[in-house]
Amino acid sequence: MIRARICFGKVVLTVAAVGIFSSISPAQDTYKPAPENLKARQEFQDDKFGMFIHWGVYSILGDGEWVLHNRKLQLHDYERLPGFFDPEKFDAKAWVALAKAAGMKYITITSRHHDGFAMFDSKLSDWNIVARTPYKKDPLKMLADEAHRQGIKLFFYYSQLDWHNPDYYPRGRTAWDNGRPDKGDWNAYIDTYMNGQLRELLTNYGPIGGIWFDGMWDKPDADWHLAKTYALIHQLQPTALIIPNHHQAPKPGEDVQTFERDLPGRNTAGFNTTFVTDQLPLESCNTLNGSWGFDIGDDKYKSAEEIEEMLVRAAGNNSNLLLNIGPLPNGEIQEEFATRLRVVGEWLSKYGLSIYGTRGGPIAPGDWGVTTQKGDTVYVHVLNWKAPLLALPPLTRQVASAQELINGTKVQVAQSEHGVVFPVPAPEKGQSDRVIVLTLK
Ligand code: JFZ
Repeated sequence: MIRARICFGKVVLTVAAVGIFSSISPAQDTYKPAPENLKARQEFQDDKFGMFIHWGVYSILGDGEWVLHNRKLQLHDYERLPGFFDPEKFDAKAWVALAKAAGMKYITITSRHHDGFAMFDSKLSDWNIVARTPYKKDPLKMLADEAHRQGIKLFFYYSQLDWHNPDYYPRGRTAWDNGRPDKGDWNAYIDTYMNGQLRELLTNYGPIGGIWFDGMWDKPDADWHLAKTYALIHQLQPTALIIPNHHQAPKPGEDVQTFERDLPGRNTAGFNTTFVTDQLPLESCNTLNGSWGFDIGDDKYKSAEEIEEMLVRAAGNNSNLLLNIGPLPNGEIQEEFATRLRVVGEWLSKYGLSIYGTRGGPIAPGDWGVTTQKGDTVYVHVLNWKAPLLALPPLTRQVASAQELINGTKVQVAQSEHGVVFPVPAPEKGQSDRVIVLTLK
């Protein structure tokens, strides 16, 4: 590890000295993912369902993770928050167990959000949970250890946008007068501070699933030194996937394309790109209620059936679903989240084989539903269809047999050059998905 570090340091030094970045840098424009990275991408796609967690000192105010910005707070006021952030009910074991009970295969947690406050033990500054809070402990370390014990992958969300560090300068779209000096060293911010913290996250927490970047949209035209940052990550942990939430087409060195509050290719949220790569795994993130960080007034909880449908539609669009919860400042996950997640988990214990390990199926997704596929098996997920017969476009392969997933009842399929027609059982009350399993010849 140390050798790799020195090695990397040398390369970077050479680059700086010669200044011809593309020819000799550890650049990612010629990025050839390591074999273990490609394997990690496959596993990521197989996993399909992850838990997104937004948790920080902002949780205390119960007004979302953007509260510093939205209320135009002064830093000297916001800086009081860590002094009474003491999540004595935080239980890494319970969090991981809940994710597992929900059928989730990975967790992506905010290591720091836009307030720049590190929820981990960072030596790069004292703006972190161990140095500034009465809690004094590193919850990410506990979570990482527990995730490894319980066999679930842990990813770190990391905000490149920083409302606290003066070196995040010049400021971007979210600049406001919060008491920062009007000068700062951008290169130091990226190369020393951010990459220093990333090195900590990739060194001190065992094998991690990857880094989920957010905030580049704040300064779309800035030089984020991506090649250097991405190379650092891939060098420290080749299996760690880089998942950037920049709402643009993937850039060299990135391993997953992610979509915020939308399925791939859709832009109902107003900030996503409709471009969808066919080269990388896809991930769609969304909220269980309407918020990322804890919002005390947000009761718009999605039902278990709505979450199941979101997951099925994601899978049919060849994508993962990363579903967010915002834990309470005391470290508890509120019952409204937990009960729904457990219902989804029970549902997955029956329907999971039509989701995990699959890829988007041979028939284009539609309002009626989606298909997923694993080898010679196609799962037809009927989500919104009232009539007793469903007619789908033609398949290029012959169907050998068909059955209802839930009870094995045989289904008669009529196949012609015009399409595939078969009866679907009437939906039961509260049922999100009816799955017909087609076995191809
Ligand atoms: C970003 C974060 O700002 C948010 O707090 C949360 O972490 C989410 C997962 O990711 O959300 C954004 C980012 C950019 C825009 C909107 C939401 N934008 O550019 O309009």
